[in-house]
Amino acid sequence: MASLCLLCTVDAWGEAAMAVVQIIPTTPFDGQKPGTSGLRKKVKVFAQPHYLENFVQSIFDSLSDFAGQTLVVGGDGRYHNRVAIQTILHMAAANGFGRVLVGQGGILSTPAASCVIRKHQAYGGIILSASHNPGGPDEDFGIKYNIGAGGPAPESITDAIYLRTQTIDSYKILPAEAVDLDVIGSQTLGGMVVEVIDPVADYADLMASLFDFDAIGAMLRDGAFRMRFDAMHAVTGPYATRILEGMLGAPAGTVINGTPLEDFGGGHPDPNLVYAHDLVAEMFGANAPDFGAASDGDGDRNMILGGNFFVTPSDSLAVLAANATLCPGYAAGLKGIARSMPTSRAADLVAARLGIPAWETPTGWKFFGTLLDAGKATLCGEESFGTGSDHVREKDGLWAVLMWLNVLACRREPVSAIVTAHWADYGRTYYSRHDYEAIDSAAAECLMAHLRSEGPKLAGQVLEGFTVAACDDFAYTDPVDGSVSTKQGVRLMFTDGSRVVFRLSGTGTAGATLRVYLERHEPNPALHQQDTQQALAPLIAIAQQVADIRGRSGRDAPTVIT
Ligand code: VG1
Ligand code: CO
Repeated sequence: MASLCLLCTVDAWGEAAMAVVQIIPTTPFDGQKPGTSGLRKKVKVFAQPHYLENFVQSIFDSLSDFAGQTLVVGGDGRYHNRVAIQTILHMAAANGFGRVLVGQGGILSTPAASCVIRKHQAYGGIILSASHNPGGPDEDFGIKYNIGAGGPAPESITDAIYLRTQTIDSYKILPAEAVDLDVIGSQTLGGMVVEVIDPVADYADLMASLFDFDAIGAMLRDGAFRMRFDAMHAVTGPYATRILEGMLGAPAGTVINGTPLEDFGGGHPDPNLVYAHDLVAEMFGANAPDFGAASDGDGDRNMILGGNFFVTPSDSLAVLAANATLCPGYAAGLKGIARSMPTSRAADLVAARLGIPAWETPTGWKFFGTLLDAGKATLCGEESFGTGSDHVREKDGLWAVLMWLNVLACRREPVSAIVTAHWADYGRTYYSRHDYEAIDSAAAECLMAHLRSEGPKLAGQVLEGFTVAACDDFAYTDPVDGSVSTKQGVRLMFTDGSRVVFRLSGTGTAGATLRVYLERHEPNPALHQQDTQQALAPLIAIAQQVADIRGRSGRDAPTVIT
């Protein structure tokens, strides 16, 4: 039986309104533990009675002093987005928030949500996304909480949320009519104001303040330069269309797959060479455009391509860092560069040249927040097609595309020429990630446990001609707040600087996903034109040998190679 609690409130028109908050009894669900980026489960799991409600109430119960404050809510538009947003709005009203800013149609890309939280000095935000995971009734859904600085909640908060999910016995909700998410403007929900906002406007203004839109626009309009942006039927469509084709005047059709669909057109909205097939076919075909880019389900990832040329995310971070001062927003220089541990060290070489710090954090954008807030880093990147800066507190796909366009508009050279010149200058870091998706969880844990115990014993051994310098399980102490995160991935490091890193994904929803990261630096420009997999072949063999991937996973080959 739900109990009732009468709440006397004053609505936006200054009139007293009686809202009846329901307190609904509930019992905990197992496994509501946020992973690398929030809680991700199948839609069918989220759609169970009380499942989302328990998690949302656990978020609110882990926060304090938010009465009357502003919350930002939006998502990547995937299946279940609108239903979940209605629930969250009705729970935010019942829990005492004063105002919610929600993107029209329930849409906010992850970086745009971060932008809106910061610009409107919101208390925090709830982002609904499972990012690059497929969407639809049988696919994935996700939710995460972002703090007032705009970034993903740190582990201290996500741990508290998880703890709360294990004891929760009731949640608060306001039974009221559904909010109209499609009409921009203010409505009231009990005593709370719901403002449906243009999801693109604040973000577009921020982009225009960082980059030379005159120079980029001139390049996009002059006909000699052609670009293609693949929004993969995901959230970036409206952003890319408004900014690239609207504000910058790129020809209509520059953005493909630009309408967000609840199931992403049945695709896998992950911008890599495997899943962004429409774009890849064009960029590696005859008469390829000069510049190609794609972003993921929630708009925080990016893939950068030139004509017949793929830029690895690790190289993209390094090249953008080396060229950052060409962009007005970064003309004063960078304070530091941060990368996740498995990301290649190409960016570290740029940081060393610039005389600025290079930071190495665990996987997941939440670890960059303190460095950005403290002014210790300006650019950040992850090997998983994530790049960003201190302009927001999330990685930002379209931002990376605009930064590349700004660099291209200044240098007027092909993407391939810019990257190969960068290699000639700094050496080339050959890099690849091999994913073994949806393998047996117990087998994956066993593989990692074996590496943790046996890996350190490999020090001094010579494998495939590479001498093992050390092997450890990466642990991180945040240099700003001192918080410690352990077990962030096993690093097998060689005396020549090569590395093989093993870790398990924290975003999957089925079984376990083993990620193997391979990296080797090649200083000699005469050896910079090798095939990546061939250049890394000895390290691939070492990974197989020390982890017995085939034996333990039962897989002959990776599911995805990026
Ligand atoms: C993956 C990536 C990680 C990224 C995370 C969230 O995590 O490896 O670099 O930060 O996804 O990105 P994992 O734990 O599966 O390796 V997104 O675009 O899914 O929000
Ligand atoms: Co994403």
